[in-house]
Amino acid sequence: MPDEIVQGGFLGNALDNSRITHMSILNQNPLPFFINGQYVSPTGRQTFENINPASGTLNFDVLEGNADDIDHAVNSARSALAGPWTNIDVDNRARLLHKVADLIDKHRDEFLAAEISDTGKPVQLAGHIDIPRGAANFRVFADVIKSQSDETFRMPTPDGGEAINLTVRKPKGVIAVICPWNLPLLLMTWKVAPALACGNTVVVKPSEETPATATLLGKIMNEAGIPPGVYNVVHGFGPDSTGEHLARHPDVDAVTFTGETKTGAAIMKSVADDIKDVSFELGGKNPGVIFADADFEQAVEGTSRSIFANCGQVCLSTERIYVERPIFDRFTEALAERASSLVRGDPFAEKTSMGPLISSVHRDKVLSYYRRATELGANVIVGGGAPEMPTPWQHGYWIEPTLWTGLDETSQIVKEEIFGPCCHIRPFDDIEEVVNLANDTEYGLAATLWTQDVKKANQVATRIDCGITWVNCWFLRDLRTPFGGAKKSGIGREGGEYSLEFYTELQNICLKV
Ligand code: NAD
Ligand code: 6OD
Repeated sequence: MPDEIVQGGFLGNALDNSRITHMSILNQNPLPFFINGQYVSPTGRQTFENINPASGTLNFDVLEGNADDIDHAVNSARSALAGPWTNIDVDNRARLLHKVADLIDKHRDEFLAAEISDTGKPVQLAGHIDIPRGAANFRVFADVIKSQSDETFRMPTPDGGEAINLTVRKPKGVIAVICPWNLPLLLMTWKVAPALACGNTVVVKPSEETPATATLLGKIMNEAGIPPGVYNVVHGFGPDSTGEHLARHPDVDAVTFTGETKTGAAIMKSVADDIKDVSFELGGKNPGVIFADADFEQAVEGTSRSIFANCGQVCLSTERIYVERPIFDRFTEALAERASSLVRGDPFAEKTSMGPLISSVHRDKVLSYYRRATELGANVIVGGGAPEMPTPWQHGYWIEPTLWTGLDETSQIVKEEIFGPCCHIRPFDDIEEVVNLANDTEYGLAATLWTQDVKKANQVATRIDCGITWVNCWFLRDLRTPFGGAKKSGIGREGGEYSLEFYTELQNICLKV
């Protein structure tokens, strides 16, 4: 597997976009569910609109699943657990997952078209991260599962004999996979791939904003030979809708969720009565720390990506920057130049480096933070509003990349996750001060440090309370490493062998021999 895919970095090579077309299932209106190996469109359901965020135009309508649809999907997933899926040996299960990965690659252009029309993200991003990572997730977990072995412990018995304790991993059962909209295929497959590798079956509830790639994946699962019922998709919203029905369904064994912290709290309440296991990847308010000895250009470039990539809609985005005082002015100015050079426009154009926000609701939310920053007396270094866009993008959900200085650390802007292309910048004077500033948050997902002093990097990195700290890089990660958040940024770790803790149930069989 190429390194750049395993590590998931934002790299850049030219793409051939000339062959990007829609897969036929996306022409079916309203967009159907995928249950028990078939696309299904039950009658009498509500529908909702799927809007292209770059143009503000309608892509298609989508069926909203009700409690019966969730019941249908969960029952199919349960039945599949009793079928051929359970008896497939691990080598063959891994082979099927590799086939899924190969088919995603083969249908890359359709996945790209679907992801881009759902999200408006630039092809440079979707083509190098979202779609290849979707395939890589299946390869990585296929290989992880093949390398597992069962543990044994021999022990004497009171009668002078011997017993063998055999620790076996069993699939947990039916897993509910509830997903966000920011990296739709990438984050869904990050959960579906390990769940299937461990022998579970899944019911996926994609975000209501981005239902397309999860739907396309149904066709790929069939083509790869994954048995019916192993992978199911039902569309809809969260509270009092599809998502809540799924989390509450009594025959779901565990819920893996990525999204907002407050949604995680709601899901926890939904599963409490049935004591279902949860794995949560939640929000963040990630600090970036730039020391005066950093490679200046590298730090500006990397920090800029960490703020503006995917229009700031990455849970790992930097929303607070602390710059060592001697380089504060120069760094702020250079970052503002980067922000001003971002290119908005046709998401399929190679030169486009910044897409829109996901929806008008989300743009209103981000703009309300922009207004609040001004009310609080922030110095707006760059941006601060919504740009005028030319036809055909004038009704899309575009926004200006924005940088502020001068706000108090206790202000809403510095404390709350905004999830837009914006960041507050503040000077610092010493390590003690910056470690305290970085940790002064209810979140603990990620941090980024820029320095050429390895000793200092190590000292500071270990003192920041978060799931991942990058030094002189950002969004670079081997998929076998643990991923997750401290504090209110999550529960549990997923990635490589760490995913097995959630997607399997351990059993000890004590054999007296
Ligand atoms: P969200 O929490 O609004 O929605 C995520 C999913 O949960 C959607 O499918 C939604 O329909 C569903 N949902 C909402 N309420 C529900 C309920 N009560 N019961 C069941 N399902 C429910 O999040 P979002 O707006 O889609 O994504 C943005 C958020 O996700 C940000 O906070 C971001 O930080 C976070 N995020 C975290 C990570 C991570 O790895 N830590 C990754 C990506 C996004
Ligand atoms: O790299 C990953 O596996 C991962 N879960 C990334 C999350 C990105 C959040 O938006």
